[in-house]
Amino acid sequence: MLNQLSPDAPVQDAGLHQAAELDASLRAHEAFISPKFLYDPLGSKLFEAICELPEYYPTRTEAAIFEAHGGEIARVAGSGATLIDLGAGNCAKAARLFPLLQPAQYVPVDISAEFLRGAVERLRDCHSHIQMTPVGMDFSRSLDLPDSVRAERRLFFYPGSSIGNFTPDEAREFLQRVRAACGQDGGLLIGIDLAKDAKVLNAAYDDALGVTAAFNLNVLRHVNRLLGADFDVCHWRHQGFYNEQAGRIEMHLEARSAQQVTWRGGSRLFQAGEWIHTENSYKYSPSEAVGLLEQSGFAATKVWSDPHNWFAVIHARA
Ligand code: AVJ
Repeated sequence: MLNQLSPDAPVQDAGLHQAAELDASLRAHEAFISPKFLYDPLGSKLFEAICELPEYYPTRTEAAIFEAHGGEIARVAGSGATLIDLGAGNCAKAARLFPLLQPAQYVPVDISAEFLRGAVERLRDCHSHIQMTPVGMDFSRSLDLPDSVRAERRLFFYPGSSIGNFTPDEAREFLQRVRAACGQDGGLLIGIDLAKDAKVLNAAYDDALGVTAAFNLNVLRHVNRLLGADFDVCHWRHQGFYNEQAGRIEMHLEARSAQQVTWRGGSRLFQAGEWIHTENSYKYSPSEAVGLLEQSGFAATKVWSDPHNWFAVIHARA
């Protein structure tokens, strides 16, 4: 459900779905909270801080790939596009590519609508020639964009390995929808994190300062607001580690003690040591990443990587 606020404001998703979704996931045999709920205004700021951590290599490594290969990436992706930025956050990654990609229209999409609004306001001043169309919505549910988003030359931008939050099956399903939304002459520019040494991965998702722990725990405060729940953050502990078997980082919240948690329409007793699963972050080999795109119907792909092969930027033509 889209609800246009005003021409300047992001389009806002209705909150009812979210409450129902959270209620169901907290009742599940193995309780979970979708990682999209990590991104309230504070969560988005904590994620920005994560990107600055020495242990968190993805942001830096992806930026270095764009730095080293930006010219070629822009030639392959083409200029003058309708740039649709999925999970835009502070819009910084796309904004750095504006000089190279020269989009005609910029469409940042993010579930954290409030945070997005502020980011776009700052961006408008320095890029008055680019039409800015911020959209606040949960793009994992639907890619139905407002009519004000041009259909021609759509270039979807999905950086940072956010695709890793989906299971491979979900990722294919999602990428199929992106491809369908591309239109004829469109494409996708995506960043995908690559499988690597477990030590590097574990440090990146359980950093020394505890910023990732704060990011993970903050989801409980967000759920408290969305669902009228009474989670006590002090009673939970961050778990973040690489599950080599499954090829993914997992984040969980572990109950430090037995506790009853109550929310609008529900309640649950969590045992001491019980986990709430909050995130998966899948890691792929370059060929698996290309396979994912091809299985989703994308045509020609081109891959750029860093000298360590830690991260891949891929352009895929629709
Ligand atoms: C935004 C999903 C790409 O998986 O690396 C960072 C989120 N979680 N630290 C990732 C995240 C913990 C991030 N993505």
